[in-house]
Amino acid sequence: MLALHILAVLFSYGVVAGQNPSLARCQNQMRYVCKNYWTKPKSGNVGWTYAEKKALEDYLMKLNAKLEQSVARIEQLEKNQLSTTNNNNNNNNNNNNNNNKWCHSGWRQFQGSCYLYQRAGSSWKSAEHNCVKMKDALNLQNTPHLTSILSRSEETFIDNLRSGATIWLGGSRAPGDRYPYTWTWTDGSPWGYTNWLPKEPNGFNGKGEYYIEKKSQWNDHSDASRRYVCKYNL
Ligand SMILES: [Ca+2]
Repeated sequence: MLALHILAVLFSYGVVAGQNPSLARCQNQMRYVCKNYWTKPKSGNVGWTYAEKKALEDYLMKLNAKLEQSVARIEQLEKNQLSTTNNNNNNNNNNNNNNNKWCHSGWRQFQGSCYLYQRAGSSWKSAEHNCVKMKDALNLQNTPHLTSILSRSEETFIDNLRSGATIWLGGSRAPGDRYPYTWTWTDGSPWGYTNWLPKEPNGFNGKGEYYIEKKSQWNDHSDASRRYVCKYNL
C-alpha cells in the first residue's frame, strides 16, 4: 500500500518537476526518502516498524500536499499571465479603434474634430509646432494643427473653450503678401468663413502681421505670446 502510494506521488512529481525548480527539489527529496526506505538495513526480522512506516507515509503525504499547492499556484499564475496578456491585447485594440472614433483623453470633441485648449502662452510658430508634434506624442492618426474656424457654430465652440482669452488661430499669410491678403489655414482647410474685427485685417504699419489672433473676433497680428487651441480631425 505504502509503496504504491510512493510510486503514485513520484509519478505526479515527475510530470511537473521539469516546470519549476522548487518542484524539482521536492522530487529529489522524495527520491532520497524512498531510497533510504528500500535500502535501510533490516534488524533481524523486524525491518521497518509500523511507526516508522507511518511516519514516512505522513511525511510523504505532507510533501504531496505541498506539491499540489505549488502546482495549483503555478496554474493560477499561468492563468493570470494569460488574462493579463489578453487584456493588454484588447486594450491595444481598443486604443487603436478609439483613435479613430473618439477624441484623445483631455481633448474636447465638436462634430468631427478634437480640440485642446493650451493655456501656456507661445509664439505662433511654436504653438503650431507644439500642436503638430502631439501626433507622435499621443499616437494620433491625424496631425493636430492650430485650430481653424470654418463656421459660426465652430467659433461659438472655440469661444467656450478659450473663456475670454486671446488665442492664436491657424490662419496666416506669406511674408511680403500685399493687400488684399491671401490667408491659409495650417490644417489645409479651404479658406472661407471669416469673422474679422472692424477694419481688420490691416497689416498694421507693415510690421509683419502675418498671423491671426482671435478675441471676440479676428485680428491679424505680428508674432507674440498667445494661448492657443490645437485641433485634429477624427
Ligand atoms: Ca491687425
